[in-house]
Amino acid sequence: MLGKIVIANRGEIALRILRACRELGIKAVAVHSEADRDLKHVRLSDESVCIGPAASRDSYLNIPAIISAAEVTDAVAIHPGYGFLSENADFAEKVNQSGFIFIGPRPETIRLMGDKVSAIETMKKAGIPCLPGSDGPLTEDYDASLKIARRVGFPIIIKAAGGGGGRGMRVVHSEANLHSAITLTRSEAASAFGNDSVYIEKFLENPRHIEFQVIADTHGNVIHLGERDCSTQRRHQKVIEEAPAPGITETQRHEMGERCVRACREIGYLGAGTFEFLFQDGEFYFIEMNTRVQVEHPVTEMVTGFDIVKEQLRIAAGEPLSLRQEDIVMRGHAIECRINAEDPVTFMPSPGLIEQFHMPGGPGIRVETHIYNGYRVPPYYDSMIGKLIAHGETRLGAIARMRTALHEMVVGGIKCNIPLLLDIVNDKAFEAGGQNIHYLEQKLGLKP
Ligand code: MV4
Repeated sequence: MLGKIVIANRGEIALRILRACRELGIKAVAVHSEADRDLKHVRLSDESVCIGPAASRDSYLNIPAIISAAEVTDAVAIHPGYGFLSENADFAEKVNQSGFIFIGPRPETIRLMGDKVSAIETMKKAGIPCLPGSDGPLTEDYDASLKIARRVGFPIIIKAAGGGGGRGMRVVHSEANLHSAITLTRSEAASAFGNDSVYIEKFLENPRHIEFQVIADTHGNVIHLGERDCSTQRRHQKVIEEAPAPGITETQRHEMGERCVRACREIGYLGAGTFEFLFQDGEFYFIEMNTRVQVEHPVTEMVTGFDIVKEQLRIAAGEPLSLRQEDIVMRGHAIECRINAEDPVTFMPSPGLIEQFHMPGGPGIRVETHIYNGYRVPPYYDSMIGKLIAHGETRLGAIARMRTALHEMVVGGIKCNIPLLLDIVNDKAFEAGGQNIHYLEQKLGLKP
């Protein structure tokens, strides 16, 4: 097993990784910013290194500082968590070149999937269903782009190859707006991503967001862990996720899961990964692949009993997958609520001192958080302060436990979104299940 690793992240995921290290007998180094000395995992880790000032750019995104921390502490590997440097191919490459193991896919895979045009092209070749589109980047030839748009049929969406997660896209409903939309998206992409490559896809009006979890070892073994439904979102921020996705049949799960596994084998995928699909009218369409552990990984863990983070560490140590596909059995239903330090009505961030904190509990309840009584939520980072996960034998059973847990949980001193989450889990439409990506924004009156 790995001797010692650096946890190159903060908050709940850093604590989650530390706990996995503890179970496997791996020593852990916490790297943190000047604003994060009081993080729970920093206090619990074997060693900690301050890597720079509060601003992420100077600390959690500071590649030389993180690699130096691995050097001075004699670590053998670096776990990037999610966000920050987790999908930065240059970082993964430098980690490897410095003699450390990057806990994730190979740098070439990260780069391939980071460019959405090459990701789609790769997946299409590997037998993953994709949307009708430009099959490559648009050229400077406007007439050629117009032809593509006509073939695909309006509405279409123009997306930046360097985008993803909702950044750099524009819907076009008619030919009249096509030229300006391409020009605008291109120039926005150039300044935001340093890459003006854009492509066209058929625009789906009412899809659900369903993603498949895969994991692959260094021996060529690949398995899938089923799917998650992440359609409950606002402005591309997921609010609630669940597994399995309501209404997806065992046959659909098996077919899409197997396709994802086969695609991973073909590209030599390594580690944990997620295939993101839009799902509409019974069909799946690949849009992006995430080459990291995801915020919502616990719902998959709860229904499969499979520890994704521990497995990431074992894979990095060169061990074969601990389970075969036929050993993966899904049981019950899991729902995750993201707890954010924000105003539940205006969504304005609400950092500050946690003056009161009571954890919910009971059967089927899991809390992933780094906050504690007396902890001060810094204003410099993402407002997510934790996740509440409820598992039940049925979806309604999981919802019932989630309602109870949200009622029980107390976060005082700052504003948080528990009232909003309660409102959602008490909503009839949410209870029915299978709502599309517009459900929450429509419920909040932000969309017609
Ligand atoms: C789309 C789409 C409709 N049609 N692509 C937004 C995030 C990025 N991952 C892709 N996104 C979308 N791509 C086509 N061809 C609608 C969205 C979309 C969305 C997707 C998943 C979850 C939430 C979303 C919210 C708005 C738009």
